[in-house]
Amino acid sequence: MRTTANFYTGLFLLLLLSKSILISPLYAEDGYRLWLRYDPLSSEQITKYQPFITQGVVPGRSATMTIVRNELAQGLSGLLGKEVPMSEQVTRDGAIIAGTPDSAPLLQQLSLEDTLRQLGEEGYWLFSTRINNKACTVITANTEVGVLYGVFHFLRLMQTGQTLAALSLSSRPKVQLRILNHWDNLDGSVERGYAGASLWQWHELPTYKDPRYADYARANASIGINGTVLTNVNANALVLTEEYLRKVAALADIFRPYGIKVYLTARFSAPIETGGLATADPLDTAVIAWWKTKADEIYRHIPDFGGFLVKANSEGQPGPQNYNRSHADGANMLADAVASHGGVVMWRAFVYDNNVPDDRAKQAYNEFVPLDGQFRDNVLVQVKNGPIDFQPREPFHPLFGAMPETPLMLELQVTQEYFGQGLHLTYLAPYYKECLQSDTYAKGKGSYVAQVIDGTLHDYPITGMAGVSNIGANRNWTGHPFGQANWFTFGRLAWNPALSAEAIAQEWIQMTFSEEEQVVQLITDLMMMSYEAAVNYRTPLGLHHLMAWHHHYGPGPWIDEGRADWTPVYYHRADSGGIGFDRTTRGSDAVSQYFPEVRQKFNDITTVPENLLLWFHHVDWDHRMQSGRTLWEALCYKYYEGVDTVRQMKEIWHSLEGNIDSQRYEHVKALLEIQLQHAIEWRNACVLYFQTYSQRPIPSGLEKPDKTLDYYKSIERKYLPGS
Ligand code: BDP
Repeated sequence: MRTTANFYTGLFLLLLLSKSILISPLYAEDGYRLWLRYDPLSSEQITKYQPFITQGVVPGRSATMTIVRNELAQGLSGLLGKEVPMSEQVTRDGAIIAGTPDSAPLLQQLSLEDTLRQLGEEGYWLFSTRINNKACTVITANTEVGVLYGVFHFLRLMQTGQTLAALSLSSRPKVQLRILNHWDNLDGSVERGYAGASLWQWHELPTYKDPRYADYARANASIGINGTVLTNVNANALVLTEEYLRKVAALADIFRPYGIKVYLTARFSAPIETGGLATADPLDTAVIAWWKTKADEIYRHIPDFGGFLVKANSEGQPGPQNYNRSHADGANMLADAVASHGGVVMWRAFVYDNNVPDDRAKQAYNEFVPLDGQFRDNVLVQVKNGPIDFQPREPFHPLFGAMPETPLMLELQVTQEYFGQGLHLTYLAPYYKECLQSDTYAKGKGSYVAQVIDGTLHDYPITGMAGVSNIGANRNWTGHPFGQANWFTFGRLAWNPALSAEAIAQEWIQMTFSEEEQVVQLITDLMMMSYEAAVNYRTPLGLHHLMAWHHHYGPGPWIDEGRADWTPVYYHRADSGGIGFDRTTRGSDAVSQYFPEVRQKFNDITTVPENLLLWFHHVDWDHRMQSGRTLWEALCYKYYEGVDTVRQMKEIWHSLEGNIDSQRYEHVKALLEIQLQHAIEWRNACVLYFQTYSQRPIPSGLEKPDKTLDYYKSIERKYLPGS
């Protein structure tokens, strides 16, 4: 007996010990808490906020209101460094009341209707007022999820040191569907995922529900993301089987109170692979019936299922063209299956074929523009930012503005497939903004991509923005600690595409690292220079698709074997005369897919922006650039500038030592070292390779590559994640 008792006492102590290890500071800054850390603010800040926050009042017992109450309690208590009581009634000045007029009847004494009417399903309103003669702050909305968004906004105000006095602000999303696309496979791997395995533990679901699923939903809700496609666009039909639908339903149940709907990728050949049919022809009655029955089954499990995302007839995926049907035929058949349930179909325009002899950059436009107006009302066509494939710099996709009768949604890549994957610090907001701010001229000057996406340009009935997720099972979610900023940015921009890259960076830094002004400024500078640096050391002046085969991490401009449209030589076309892809009216004529003003600008070598020069023109090595340098010199200088900027980023980071917790400081420091080495590799490999064509010296004053081209060609990277 005694021994047993001792054994259990020992075990208990051990458990206590291991628990205290788990919550010890050693683990505190591992990045798990993302931008929702809620550590105590500075004492000045706390003193300022205290009169405005003396109690939280969050009536209502629904799942969402429980989340709202917990978030508010955790946030307020954390930021103020002492527990803020949560009560049912307003009893003192400084109450924070969160609720809809239904969930919090005490709000009914205020006249909220006029403002609420303008806020839609997801908007919210924060304002200072008096209730029961007490000074209060109200966080309200038409729906409980709107209130949750409002609470996150309120806490963000505190995290970023803004005033809580005389509050009066409202916000509603500009884009309806704000969706993460997970390229997660059912075997737990993630295509182009650099943050560990998939979050979804399919083998444990639906019985075991990892608490992390709720943390994932909470993080997404905090930045307004309201949908998630759980599975890879290179789809597996198995996820549509009963066994998996039960697992999907378990996830949907967890996400629902956070306002997040679940979507799945639909493999077009599923009726054959799992349904036992002989065809997947979208006009075949048995196929139509199969999808209808399948949709009904899905909605039995997941009553608010969002719908399907489809990659068809691209990169080996099956699709309607296997049966000589159009993309509209395929999309409409699926759209009909989910329509009565309120579902949508997001049909990807990322479609190209090496058997089509035309420039790859033109193929999506050629395929889809003739179909404008032929899609069902619940279909969106999902278009990548540029016409090739998330390359570090691309012109905006010519489809934007060219399909007034078809809701187009924007697909951005958050995972850094072409941006150093989990190893490089590259803040992508400037990249996203470049696309959103491009003027399509579809309806004359001022027809920006952002207006296509938010639906205002063409009066789209549905709008959406998708981000290919960079989230994995790594403790810090995104691998690189700064990958979190790109996830954050995607959500913030999908809510409001007008936010500036700089403002989003500042918010994220304050919430993630420090409120110190100096620190915020330095990290903002570092982040803001990182995108251009990434372009410069990889693909300056409009070059694209120079990456190594398969894993897409390092340089491989020399690759000329295999499927032509997957080789860098197809894109850079370097020869002894010059370099660049002639997409002018004399070349592939891709320029003519843009509206006249844009076409003219891109077509003319004197007006095309230099940062897209080699995207649209094949240019002589001695062509004079605006700087007076020759193209060859300018190209070299850009590559060198890229590396120099990474050196500068490193210096900035090093200057922050002592101002950032050591765990994240050291992690980022080490990753910046890797980034510098690989930026040098990109630069040297590309400059040496292009030099074999230009036959010109590297301008004097630039350090000479210390290795040969053969050395760079011999580098083989094995087992990189994500490929
Ligand atoms: C490319 C990726 C590939 C994806 C494809 C897509 O390399 O893994 O399947 O995009 O978007 O960038 O479908």
